[in-house]
Amino acid sequence: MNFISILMGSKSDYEIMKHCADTFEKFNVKYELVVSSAHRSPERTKIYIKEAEEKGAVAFIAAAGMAAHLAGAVAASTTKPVIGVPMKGGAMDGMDAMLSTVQMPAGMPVGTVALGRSGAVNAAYLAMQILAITDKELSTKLKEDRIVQAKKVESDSKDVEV
Ligand code: RP5
Repeated sequence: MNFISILMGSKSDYEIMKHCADTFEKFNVKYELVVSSAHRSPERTKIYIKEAEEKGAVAFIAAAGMAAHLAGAVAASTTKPVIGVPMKGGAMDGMDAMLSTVQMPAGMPVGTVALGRSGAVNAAYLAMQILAITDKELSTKLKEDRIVQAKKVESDSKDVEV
């Protein structure tokens, strides 16, 4: 069973990451969401990644704030694509987490998305685009979604045009 695995460093990350889960729900894409920390539960994280891969995880999404090592720790344990979502809340209001998530050494990529709701949603979209390489139905849904987005821009414009 192909699915996308979402890890969060803390339950406190859920407020933002629910937007990621909601996006998968909207497209009827299978996902799993767990709390597991690079620092507070390193063994759990490692074991979970192995089990998730065995169950059919195609890609991992890892959300963390502050030192934000989770995405890097996940990348260290898998060769599946890893998408990092930096969380706000640290001393630099997320800029710290963003730099920590994005600055991976060569050969250990973490595809890093933006802070906040947009990043959480885009993590789901990016993961779905990976799934859509081999899933024609999902690929069609993503193309239809682009049309919906373009139409919304037009109708939004009509609301304010003078
Ligand atoms: C990170 O530390 C978590 O991902 C979270 O963003 C941040 C704070 O965690 P809590 O203290 O709220 O559990 O590891």
